[in-house]
Amino acid sequence: MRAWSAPEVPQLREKGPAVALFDTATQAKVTTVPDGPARLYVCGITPYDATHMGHAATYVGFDLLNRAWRNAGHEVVFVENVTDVDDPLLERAAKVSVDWTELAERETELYRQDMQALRVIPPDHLVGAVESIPLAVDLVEKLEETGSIYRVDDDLYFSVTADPAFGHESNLDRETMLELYAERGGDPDRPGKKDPLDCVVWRGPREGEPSWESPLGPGRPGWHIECAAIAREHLGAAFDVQGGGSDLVFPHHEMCAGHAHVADPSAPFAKVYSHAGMVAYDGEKMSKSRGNLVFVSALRNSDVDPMAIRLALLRHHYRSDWEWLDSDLWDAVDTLADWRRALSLGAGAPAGPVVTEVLAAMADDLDAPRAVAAVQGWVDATLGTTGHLADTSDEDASITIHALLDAALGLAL
Ligand code: 5CA
Ligand code: ZN
Repeated sequence: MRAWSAPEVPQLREKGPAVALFDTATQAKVTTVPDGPARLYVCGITPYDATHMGHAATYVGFDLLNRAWRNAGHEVVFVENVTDVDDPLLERAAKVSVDWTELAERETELYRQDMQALRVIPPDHLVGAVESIPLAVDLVEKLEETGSIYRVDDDLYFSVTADPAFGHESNLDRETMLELYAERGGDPDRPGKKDPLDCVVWRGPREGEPSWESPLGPGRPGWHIECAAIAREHLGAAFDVQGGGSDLVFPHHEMCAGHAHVADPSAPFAKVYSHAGMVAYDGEKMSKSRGNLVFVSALRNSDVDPMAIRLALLRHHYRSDWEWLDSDLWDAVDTLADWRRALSLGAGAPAGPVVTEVLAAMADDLDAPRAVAAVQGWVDATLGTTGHLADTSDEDASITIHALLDAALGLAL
């Protein structure tokens, strides 16, 4: 499907360092070493409601990775899915009596506008689940050949024991896996399954649900096979980073890795599994099912500067869990006013060390709060707010910092 328009990203003269990222599987910071273009897959939205701050934080987080790679001199191939057919979407559509395809199209369009406003670099391929059903079918057929698929009534299941590496991505004990599986869309108690953790890869037709004809029989793909199939098709095996929020560590990313690994045991699904923290609101994880949401589009509609939304997000490290406070947004608005004032002077404090520090911070596991602090230091020195006289010894400082803010942080001021 169509993505959104790409922002123009300035190219910096200084090259950033190689990018290190925390890997959930090994629980360590690892330096990414792309072999050719850097290949990134990020799990996209299920379009049954508008983009909330939690989604925005996750997508801005991986946009920082995209930018850090580009600044380090890599070409980037970025793929993202849209889960435009799945249980939560169908349930919501039925509840509000809207055709599910209409709901999905409407919310996907809103998402595109939100991402564009936030200056998130669009994926090279934004791929819907519906349009990739043939890919999912191919992958299930490939898995069938390995003997890892079995039938329960009209549904096809993947046997997690077929993957000797199962569990390596999340590092969870079985009890925790079972708990999370029940919470996050799994069906551990379904009779007829060989292992409670086995997941559905092809769901037979149900009354009132859409289904597609296929060599597997009529039905629709399971959630995990969707991302495994799309990533394999567009990025190949052992791509650089599989990303998403930490609510996807298990079962979603473990199952995707399992499907891919059984289909091709010679390579891992991804080299690094990277997860963004959860954003809460009113004391609980912000989620469509709980309804405690702050929408990007609602803020945009009340004329909030999208760059202030982006700065409010950047003040939290992508991996931390944090709570959205409305006051953070107004602080960000005030901060941007200071930054714009400093940038309007033309000359300013020396920009060179700020460029080096921001690029280093972003290459070190996307440390945006550290980068924001470096910029704030430059603004303070330029405006003379530290009690010292303003330092305006660098004639081109404003041009350099402008480009840096956009290239590294996606802030176009
Ligand atoms: N379509 C699937 C992924 S294939 C899905 O999880 N969709 S979603 O709409 O529920 O979430 C979209 C992305 O936002 C996922 O990467 C998810 O991990 C992330 N996300 C969801 N809620 C939050 C939150 N409260 N804070 C941070 N990230 C979140
Ligand atoms: Zn996914």
